[in-house]
Order: sequence, then structure tokens, then C-alpha cells
Amino acid sequence: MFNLQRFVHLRQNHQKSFAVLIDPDKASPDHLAKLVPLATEAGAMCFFIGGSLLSTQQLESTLASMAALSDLPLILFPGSVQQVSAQADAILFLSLISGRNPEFLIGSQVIAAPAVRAAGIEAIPTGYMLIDGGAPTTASYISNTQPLPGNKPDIAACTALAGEMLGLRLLYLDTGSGAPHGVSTAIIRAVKNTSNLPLVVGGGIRNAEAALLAWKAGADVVVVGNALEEDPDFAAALGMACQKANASNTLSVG
Ligand code: 1GP
Repeated sequence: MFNLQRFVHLRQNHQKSFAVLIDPDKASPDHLAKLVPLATEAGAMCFFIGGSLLSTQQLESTLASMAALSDLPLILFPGSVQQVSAQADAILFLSLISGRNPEFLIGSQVIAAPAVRAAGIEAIPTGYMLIDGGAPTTASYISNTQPLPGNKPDIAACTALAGEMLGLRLLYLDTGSGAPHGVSTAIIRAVKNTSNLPLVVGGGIRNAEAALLAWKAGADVVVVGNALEEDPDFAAALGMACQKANASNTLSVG
């Protein structure tokens, strides 16, 4: 199944899942050897790999190590045009629709498109929305964009709808890696009620309760990076929380 279809399938079937974000700068071989099998075992749907600012040249070696440790899809989550690799299965082909910086709306995509085609990987057209999570993040600083206000669900909903009308296929709401707060449930709910696209939510999710709140508000996929960098064993708790979310969903849907 193509990777986009896996996200669509979750949304259509009211199922929840999670993705693990790997920042190649922080991914030592020892860390990967611990986290990747734990996340796979815990039921993660895929790995996202990338970062707003990569200061080492470890993307290729990280992908190679991960492919040897897990059969889960490796999906690039690029912070720049350099983060394209044929070793990945797919790339979130992001347009930063919360911002007004043309480089991240279309400029970088023009430069990266031939590299993605040459790599032969699936491009998943993704409306990426940075939401204010209580402090500036590397993502907002590097992209030179202002995040959407954290308390304006209506702006988030209209932005998501515009992204859908422009033909994007996936929405990603993100307060940015390490943000003090995650995306508010009001924003998740507003976007979910407005758009039919699969909904990915990340940034600042540090425990199972926060993940459950995001799923309950409407996230189809929750992304966790920092919390698993600090404690790979959190993967098991996240997997159990996801099973719980799916069980209660089945009850409410059925
Ligand atoms: C960031 O959504 C991801 O782009 C994950 O954020 O590292 O805060 O979990 P954290």
C-alpha cells in the first residue's frame, strides 16, 4: 500500500496511530538500536526522519541503520532541500501553509522536486501548519515564519480547508519539536471538523495523556520526537495508549 493510503485508511476507519520522529543529528547508533525496535514493537506506523536544522551529515547513515533495524516505512520530514534520499520510502512533500514565506510555500519544492523524482520515492503532498506552542522553535525561526496563533481555531480551520482545496492530501499540525505546549484540542477539533484530510499532530507531546487528548480531539496520527529521544522506553506506553484510543473509538463508533 502506498504510504499516503495508509494515512487515508486510518482516517476513513476511525483508527489511531503514531509516528516516531528521528532527528539524524541526535541519532547515535546506540540510540537507534534501542529506540527503533522498541517503537516497531510498540506498533508505530512509520518513522519520520528529518529536522529543521541538520548540522551533521548523518541522514544517509541514519536511514541505513534504521532500514536494518525495522521494516516500518521511513518517511522523510525535510527541513531543507538537502534532505532527500533514495533510501527512504516516501517524503512529506511539505508546503508551510501557516506561513507567508514563499520559499517554504513553493520555492524549496521547485528545487527539491527533481531530486525527489530521481530518488524514486513517494511524495506525499502535505499541508504543514506551525502552531504557536508557547515559545519560538527552531522550525519557526529557520522557516522565518510566524506560527498560527495557538488560540485561533478558526484561522487553523480556514488554513486547513484552503490546503485541501489546493489539492494537498495530508495535514500536519505542529507546535515544533520541543515546544512547551502541544497543539490545543480546540485547534485539532476545528481542523478535523472542517477538513476531510488525514490529520497528523505533533510537537510537545511528552506523555501518554497528551497523546490520548490529541487522538480524542481528532488526530489520526500523533508524532513524538523529543520524549522518545530522552526515554526510548516511552514507546511501550505510547503503544498501549494508542491501543486504548482505538478500543474506545471502536466502542463509540460501533
Ligand atoms: C516536531 O512534531 C514533531 O516536528 C515532534 O515534536 O519532538 O516535541 O515530540 P517533539
